[in-house]
Amino acid sequence: MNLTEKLQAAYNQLRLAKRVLIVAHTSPDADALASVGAMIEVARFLKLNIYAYADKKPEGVYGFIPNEALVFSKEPEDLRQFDVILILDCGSISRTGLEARLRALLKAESEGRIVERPYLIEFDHHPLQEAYADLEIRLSDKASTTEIIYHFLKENNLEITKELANCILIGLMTDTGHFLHANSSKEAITVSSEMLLRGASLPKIIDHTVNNKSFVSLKVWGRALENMHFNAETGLISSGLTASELIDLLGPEMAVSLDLFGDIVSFLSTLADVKVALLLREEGDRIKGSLRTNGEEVDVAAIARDFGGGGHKKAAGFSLAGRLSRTATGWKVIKR
Ligand SMILES: [Mn+2]
Repeated sequence: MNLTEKLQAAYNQLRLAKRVLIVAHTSPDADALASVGAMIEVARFLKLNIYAYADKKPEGVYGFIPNEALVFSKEPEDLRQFDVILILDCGSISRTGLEARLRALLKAESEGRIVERPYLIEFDHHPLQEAYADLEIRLSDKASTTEIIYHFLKENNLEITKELANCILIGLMTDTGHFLHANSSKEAITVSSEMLLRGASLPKIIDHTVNNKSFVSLKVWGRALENMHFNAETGLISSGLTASELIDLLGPEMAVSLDLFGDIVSFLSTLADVKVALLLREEGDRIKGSLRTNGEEVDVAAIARDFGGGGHKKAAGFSLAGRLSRTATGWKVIKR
């Protein structure tokens, strides 16, 4: 199937479905939730019965995204009640929050224990890790998953309403760091300007994604900048934030606005002479690592994969069990 056929096949599957489960990745970002928001609009148009799920959805952060209130962190009941499961922006099956249940379903089918199961459709712009969906629409050259949804709407002659235009623009703006990151392609900007013509509100999105930095989040910025190390030989800039520093600054809830840590590491990668930026932070008994690059020399997704993570060539992440320790030249991850 070529791309047009795939996008049409996805539409036909949705059109024929009665009950649809829409899934975004765990701890969803703005692109993930805007993608779900857009597909909820489509589902409404098709009069589908839907449940939208994102594990660990942050509360009180993304309320400006259309249909955000319809996305629930509570796991859906029996997956077999759905005709279609539409998986958005997940990167891998492990980030669906439903990995064990999806794998159990696929296994039950392959062993002939069930004759019917939901049809799995995936829209994603992360590089391929493992193909598991029945229909995989994976376009890793797209800046956001909402950019894929734009093509889905176009190919199926669906009207791009103001709500849909806002969803598409939110995903494009946030996943490109407001058109500062290397993935800000000509196409991403062309689609964005079309969304403005269709009624998307740039000032409203900027207000919620840029002009909303809180006092505490700037304190975290300050600490991350203070903790920087730069290796002029390798061009690696790194910083680390321990759990106790974060709890001090953010309180035990660790409530942060939008993609705070992503914003910090992206900023570090833009500094002069930096080839790769790495931000490490403790979260519970794990270390979360975020990697960014702006050049073509380094594939940070490959580095992240070495640590069991993944992502894009220019933006990737991983998670390790352990704790952080300061050294004279940077940071060390110590196994617990
Ligand atoms: Mn995305």
